[in-house]
Amino acid sequence: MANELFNNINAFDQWKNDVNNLLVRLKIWLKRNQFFDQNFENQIDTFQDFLKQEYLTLAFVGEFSRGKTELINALFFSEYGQRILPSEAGRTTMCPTELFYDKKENRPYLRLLPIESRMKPTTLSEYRENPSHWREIPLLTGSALEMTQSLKMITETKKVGKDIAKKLGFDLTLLEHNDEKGQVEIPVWRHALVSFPHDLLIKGLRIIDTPGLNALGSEPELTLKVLPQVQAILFLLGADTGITASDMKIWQDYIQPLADENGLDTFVVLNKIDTLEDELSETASIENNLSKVIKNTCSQLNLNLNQVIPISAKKALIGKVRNDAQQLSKSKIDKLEHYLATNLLSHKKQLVVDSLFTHTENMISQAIHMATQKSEAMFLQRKQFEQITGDNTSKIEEMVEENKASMSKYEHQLVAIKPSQRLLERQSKILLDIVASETISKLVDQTIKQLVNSKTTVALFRHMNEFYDAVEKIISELNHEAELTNKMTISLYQKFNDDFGLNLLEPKYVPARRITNDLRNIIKHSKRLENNLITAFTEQSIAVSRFFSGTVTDLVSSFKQARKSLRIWTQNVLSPLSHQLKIQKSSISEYESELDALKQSRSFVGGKIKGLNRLIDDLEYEIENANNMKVELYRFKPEVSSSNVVSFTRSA
Ligand SMILES: Nc1nc2c(ncn2[C@@H]2O[C@H](COP(=O)(O)OP(=O)(O)OP(=O)(O)O)[C@@H](O)[C@H]2O)c(=O)[nH]1
Ligand SMILES: [Mg+2]
Repeated sequence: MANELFNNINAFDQWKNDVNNLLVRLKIWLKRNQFFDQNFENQIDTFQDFLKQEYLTLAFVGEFSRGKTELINALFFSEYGQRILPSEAGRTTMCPTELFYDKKENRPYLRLLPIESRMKPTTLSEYRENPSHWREIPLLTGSALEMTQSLKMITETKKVGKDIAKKLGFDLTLLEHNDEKGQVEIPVWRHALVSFPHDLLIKGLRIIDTPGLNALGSEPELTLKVLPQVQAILFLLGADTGITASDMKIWQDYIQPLADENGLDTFVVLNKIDTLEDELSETASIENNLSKVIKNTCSQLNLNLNQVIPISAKKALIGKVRNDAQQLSKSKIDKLEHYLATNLLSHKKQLVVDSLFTHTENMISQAIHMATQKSEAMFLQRKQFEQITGDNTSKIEEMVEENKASMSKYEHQLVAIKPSQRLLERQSKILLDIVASETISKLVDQTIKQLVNSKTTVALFRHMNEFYDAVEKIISELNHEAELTNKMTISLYQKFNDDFGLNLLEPKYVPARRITNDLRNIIKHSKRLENNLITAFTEQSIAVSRFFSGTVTDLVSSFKQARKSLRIWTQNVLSPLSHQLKIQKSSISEYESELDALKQSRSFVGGKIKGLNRLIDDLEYEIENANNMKVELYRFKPEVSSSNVVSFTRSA
């Protein structure tokens, strides 16, 4: 697969480049035609940033020792001829490990965040922004041995007293005990970042390896923030153990909800199928046995037979390292590799098609619309000029009068439309006030005070619920005002079209649904985690403060995002109006000075018609150019096949 996956990821990378080039061309087009303004600049910049930062992320989740790390080694690192990431019997990967390539720093490294960082309410994403809190180890990627040696640090543990372990958020029942001194074993590191110049990682693939050890329960940010944003989750089970109670808990508490609510692609991988083999058994009976185990797994997880993929990661790794076709075929890894290669990109389609494709298409349509209108104004002028034959002074006077009338009508209408425009501006301010940073920080401060003063768990829950209710009230208010604003916008556009005899494109609606979904998702995840957290963290105050700081950080950043998208919306909705007005005004004034010149010299008519012809031709060429960009954009539209697989290869 490495090849199939590489080809697909490469196609996605190429696709991002193509769309980026198109955006650059659109920018140049808009500048050349003097339509480029702050609104276009903001939109294009946002999309270009988005394209640059896009990662395709694959997360490996499951109970300890199910073979997550072995599978990563087999899928991506077999060319090193040995296990690059440490995988051993028992608990091995001790902290969530992200493998990617840091394009900004453009160098390999291993960064480790000490477990003690859990004592502070600072979130993982905040730590991520600040490398000084991490221990950095150089990665010598040229030598497999040295790299393996450095990456061994991911498995480091240490012994601490139970009270410290509790304070760090560990569930003592899940830790290995050293009863002599009453100590327990905990991971040395909280999170590992591995920047690694591997072909696939350079092209934008990111892999997240998680430890068993209730990592999801004790690191809420992973569940709340990191996992919902990945493209696919591989949930690993072991054919040797079957589905244990803790496998089931991970499935029900974390994986299934993510698949249901976030539409995440989930691959259920039944690993270690080689353990079902027995030297004395016939192949047919081994296959029979495997079918039974798969059926069993499916019925326990309520899945269809084709949703569970059986493999042997160990045989796949050995087969690849030794170039042993028989082992490789027994590993059945090819089916998983094919699934991954073709499905990894499918979840991207929503993001890409919705946010990027539609908006770019809108921008191009708006550009074509403006250029067409300018061209129509030129046609009209040319028609007028063509009616002037010989010494037709009265015709010119008539034209001057008509133009004066147009100007005064224009000015009159401009005044008439101002109140609705101001109303819309006021309305947009009301929307922004609803999601103001002061609103959320006041609510947070008040809730934190209440939580700190809570004497009982019941009181604690009550205050958290009051907080959620308050956020829900903000959402309702926003939706109510958004509905009003949409009505106003429609009537403003209608009035504008009627009064100015123009044909504005459909107005964009306030992005209230997206904001609502974002906020409700955070609350939903947060509520679901609440119960797990309170039981997992025996040290309640730390549990609450960390849990709350994660949710609060998400909400605060969601509010910020909401303000940004509301501001962009306001610009988007008002800028076509000011554009149209500007075009109309400048064509009336230009026409006025041309008529003046015409009065001075009749010979001007011929030259003017020629000039207009040239301008009309130029505009026609530019409109064709913009139409071509639209056609090209459609060629970049990812194709979604009936099996929900997206192909980013360009159609001819
Ligand atoms: N027989 C057999 N053993 C396997 C297979 N895959 C992994 N193992 C072994 O199972 C043990 C655990 O594998 P890991 O990859 O460390 O498991 P993990 O899920 O990453 O476990 P943690 O890091 O502790 O969460 C190792 O000894 C592997 O060699 C397999 O397909 N068959
Ligand atoms: Mg592991």
